[in-house]
Amino acid sequence: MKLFYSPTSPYARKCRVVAIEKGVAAQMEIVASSPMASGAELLAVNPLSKVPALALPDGRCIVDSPVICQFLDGLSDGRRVIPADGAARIDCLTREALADGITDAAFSLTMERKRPAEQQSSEWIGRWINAIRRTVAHFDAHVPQRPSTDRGPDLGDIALACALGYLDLRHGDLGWRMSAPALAGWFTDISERQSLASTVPPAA
Ligand SMILES: N[C@@H](CCC(=O)N[C@@H](CS)C(=O)NCC(=O)O)C(=O)O
Repeated sequence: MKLFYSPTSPYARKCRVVAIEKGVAAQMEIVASSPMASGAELLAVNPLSKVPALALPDGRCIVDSPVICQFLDGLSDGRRVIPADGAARIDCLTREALADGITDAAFSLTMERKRPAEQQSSEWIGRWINAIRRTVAHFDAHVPQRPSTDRGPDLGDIALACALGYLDLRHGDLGWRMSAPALAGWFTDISERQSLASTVPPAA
């Protein structure tokens, strides 16, 4: 299978981290692709021209990082990154959705800040920054359990680590750690995990 990704995409990083945690990374060729270039190879896999997108050997294509992560989670036996059922599953997927929401707002902010200054919307920029700040504060008040040798990270943890890593990459000026010391400690710890350490995005 082939994962179309960009090295700075936090959504693609989530999928790569899940593949490593599940022990299936060796089965997955990673193909660097710029979504903004809308090349034919990416469009054949994802008409939205977004990464990540996963092409399977049987011709099926899977898009959207939550769906790709669900697929990868089912590929190998052993520890699940998404609990099978019950309240733990909903809790994990809710944390993933909130973390992805940070990423969505941060990515929109990145794109908006690339536009000519006179075309940027201060209203939208403010809305995205507020969404990021509120959600970071939420996680600081509800710091996830630290992964341990007994308990590896679940998809909610992985999505959150990728979202915070993306804030560091693109929006260091927001200084999220200053208002979220407990979350910052959690992030330092989880970042040492090999799956996350080996997928750190290259400096912008
Ligand atoms: N909901 C999607 C979002 C993917 C996404 O927006 N990826 C960005 C790169 S970080 C992209 O390809 N953007 C191109 C575009 O918006 O046209 C996911 O979780 O995979």
